[in-house]
Amino acid sequence: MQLHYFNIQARSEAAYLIALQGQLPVERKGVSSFADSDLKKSAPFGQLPLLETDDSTVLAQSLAICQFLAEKSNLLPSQSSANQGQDSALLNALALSYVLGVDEFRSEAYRAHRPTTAETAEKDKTEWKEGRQAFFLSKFEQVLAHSKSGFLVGNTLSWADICLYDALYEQKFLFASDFAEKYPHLSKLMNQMEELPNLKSYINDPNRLPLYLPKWRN
Ligand SMILES: N[C@@H](CCC(=O)N[C@@H](CS)C(=O)NCC(=O)O)C(=O)O
Repeated sequence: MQLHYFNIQARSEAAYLIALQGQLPVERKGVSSFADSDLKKSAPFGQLPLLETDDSTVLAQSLAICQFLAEKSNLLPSQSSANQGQDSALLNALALSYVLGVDEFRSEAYRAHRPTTAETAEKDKTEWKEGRQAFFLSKFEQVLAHSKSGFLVGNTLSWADICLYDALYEQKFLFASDFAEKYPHLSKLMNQMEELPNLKSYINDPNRLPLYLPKWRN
């Protein structure tokens, strides 16, 4: 399978992490000129990421790609033997609700960052950190604080945790130094993800694709 996206992490990274965790053969295809390309014309919504499956189906929408790869990787909560006896439709819907929440978090961050200029960068960063970033972090912290397993849904790791981890990783450069103290459950989740044998070496790879949100980092 081939995952087409720009040469950054952003909206294709969670899909790639899910594929790595599931040891699926997904090859990344970096796109440098998309605007007038055949790929754009063939894209169901004219956007990236796209996953080209082995039967040449072109799957659009990052979350649909994540869900597809998660199912292939046994990372839907209903697929875990540790969750047997629970309502599988509800488990999967809960996971989807957190994945959609993560997507809102990401989309709001991108919208807030896009009009930033060198002059407004510091102010924009502070507003985001103290406003919506703090809102989303405390909501996810609360969910994990109430979870017996330390994962978002059920008793084991699911694609929802990987999507949350990816968004946190993307936002990490904006965290204050007291992040671990303020958000102990989020912090624990991040540490656990970074120790997963299938992800560890990739996450620490210095040649990993760059993050988005460049203006906020300058
Ligand atoms: N809801 C879509 C959003 C996709 C999207 O916004 N793609 C952007 C990059 S992150 C894109 O393709 N931009 C180039 C264009 O629209 O031509 C998803 O989650 O996949």
